[in-house]
Amino acid sequence: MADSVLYEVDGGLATVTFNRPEAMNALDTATKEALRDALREAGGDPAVRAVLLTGTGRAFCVGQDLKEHVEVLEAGGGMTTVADHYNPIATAIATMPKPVVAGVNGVAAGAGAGFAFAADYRVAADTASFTTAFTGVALSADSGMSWTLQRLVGYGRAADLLLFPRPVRAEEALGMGLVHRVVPAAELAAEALAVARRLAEGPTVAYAGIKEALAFGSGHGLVETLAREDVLQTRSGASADHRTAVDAFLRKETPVFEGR
Ligand code: T3D
Repeated sequence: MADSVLYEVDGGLATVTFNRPEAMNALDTATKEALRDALREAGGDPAVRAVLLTGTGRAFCVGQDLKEHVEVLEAGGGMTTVADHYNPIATAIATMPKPVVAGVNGVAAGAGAGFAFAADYRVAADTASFTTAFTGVALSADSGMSWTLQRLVGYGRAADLLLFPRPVRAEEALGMGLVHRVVPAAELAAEALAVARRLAEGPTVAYAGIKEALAFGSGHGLVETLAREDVLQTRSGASADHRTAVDAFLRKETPVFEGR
């Protein structure tokens, strides 16, 4: 894995860190490949029960590395990176059967913002900001943003933010539901870690069911969604953690979940 993405697993939590601070964590090919591989690894590893995605330096991730992109265009290369990288990365974040927390330490632009929006939970530093950026470089949308953004803030706001990209600062992002929590920048790392660790110690099967049910319900009607809830709730109800939780409740104790 390239040094531009760090991958660490500790106690059920995988931390994936953008690590090109000198380039504001812009996504060159090596970084995109490493990110895609790290997320796939985390998604498929049964020992990993939650994922924290964050960045080093003053940016979370400013999206496509436009310096490298120009080289590709000048070499006459076609645009295959959406299929090769952006789609698999967004898919891995949005569909892995475990919660993904974005610890947004600074500016998130273009696909960098898209990956944060694809996560299940966003904790942002008070100095962070988000910009869709795409139309600024005459692109439409990728990284799932046309799907995620309207679900987070509604169609009207999503259209506004995509047509007229601008920095949405953390407090405004909180107000419009783009992020779940805003914390002082100095506390971002600890707060995002605490949220992610809490999820890594939680009922993983139930979390997977919540994630799947939300995604399913946003694209289906009530009847189909109720049927899907039935399947997923039956699966959660058969988990060892469900039995543990009920027993602990009746004993007035705190359950210790094993993620199965
Ligand atoms: O085929 C495909 O590529 C399709 C896929 C596209 C996916 C995408 O993500 S497209 C969107 C790409 N991202 C952008 O368009 C964002 C461009 N950057 C900005 O709008 C601003 O830099 C920011 C809002 C992110 C931050 O602004 P600010 O004022 O804090 O910093 P700055 O001064 O603009 O930038 C600092 C440096 O970072 C600067 O370099 P320099 O002058 O110090 O050498 C700037 O050029 C560089 N930088 C920022 N973003 C990128 C970048 N370098 C390469 N790629 C970037 N995306």
